[in-house]
Amino acid sequence: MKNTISLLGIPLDLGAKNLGVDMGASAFRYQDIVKKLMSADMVIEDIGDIPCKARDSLAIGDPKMKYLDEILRVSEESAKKVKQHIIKGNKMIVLGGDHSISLGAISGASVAVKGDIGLIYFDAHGDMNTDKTTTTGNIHGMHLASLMGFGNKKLTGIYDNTTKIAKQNLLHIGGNDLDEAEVQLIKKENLVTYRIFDVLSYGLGPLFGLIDTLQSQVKYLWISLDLDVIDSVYAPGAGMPNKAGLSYREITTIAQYIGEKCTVIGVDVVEYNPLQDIDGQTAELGIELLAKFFGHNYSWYTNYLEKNKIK
Ligand SMILES: [Mn+2]
Repeated sequence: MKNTISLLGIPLDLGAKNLGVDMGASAFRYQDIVKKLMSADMVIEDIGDIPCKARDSLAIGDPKMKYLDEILRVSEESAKKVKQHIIKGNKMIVLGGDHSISLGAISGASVAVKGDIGLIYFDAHGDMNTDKTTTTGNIHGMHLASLMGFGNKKLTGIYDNTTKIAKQNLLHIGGNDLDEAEVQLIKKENLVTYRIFDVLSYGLGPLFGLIDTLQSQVKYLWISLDLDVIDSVYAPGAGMPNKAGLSYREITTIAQYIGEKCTVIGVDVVEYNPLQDIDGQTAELGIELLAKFFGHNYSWYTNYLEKNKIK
């Protein structure tokens, strides 16, 4: 029997400075994400959004963790919702919002499966600063450190006081703009990364080995996709468009591999800015990747076949 996948929107943009990503979830819906994924033989139930307050109604607060209170509130609510749906036996699609929405979503998933979970994290950036090392105070650059228990207790203690992702259960893919403090943390804690440099030097083969190893360590995997990991030629609608990102060929191949080999319990797609997208192509690619991460297939080619079926 196929799992139902609950689709949750978290239109939060307070973790970043990139205005526009708060519209990500509604823009995906506008581009028929549910219908398109259903056409790929997936069972999707849209469970709506976590309500988020608007930026201009809030005070910045601590400059090292801007808009912390509202981000914590949204994270707690998101965690509760995700946990509830996973315990029910569903899988999750979570649409951002900026990347800080992963904090609550992944925390909920981790608590639901008692920490038996690994994280494949696609991002051009490390998102591994803390309130001590940040130069911007934007929480979307810190939550990955928080999920592994590094940094301020208010962020690491989301939902409960467990470490949500054990540091050996992280695989970070596609980094090319890592801050010095993040490079230090990666070295000190032996975190597993496969950067653009590695993709160009060694190809995808060794990465598939790392994915297999991670899956052998845990029962479930969560996939976190920051669209800025993809080259801006293919994903112009990313919050921070990337000129040196993964190609369409690379990201779709990796997603297909994960869908075929891994037990994926949830995927978040974040930092979608529809204002910067061109003809909806970034959203369309996001939908294609979502299908692939769950072992299904949706692409221009499946659309072509559907349209040209003999009547
Ligand atoms: Mn990110």
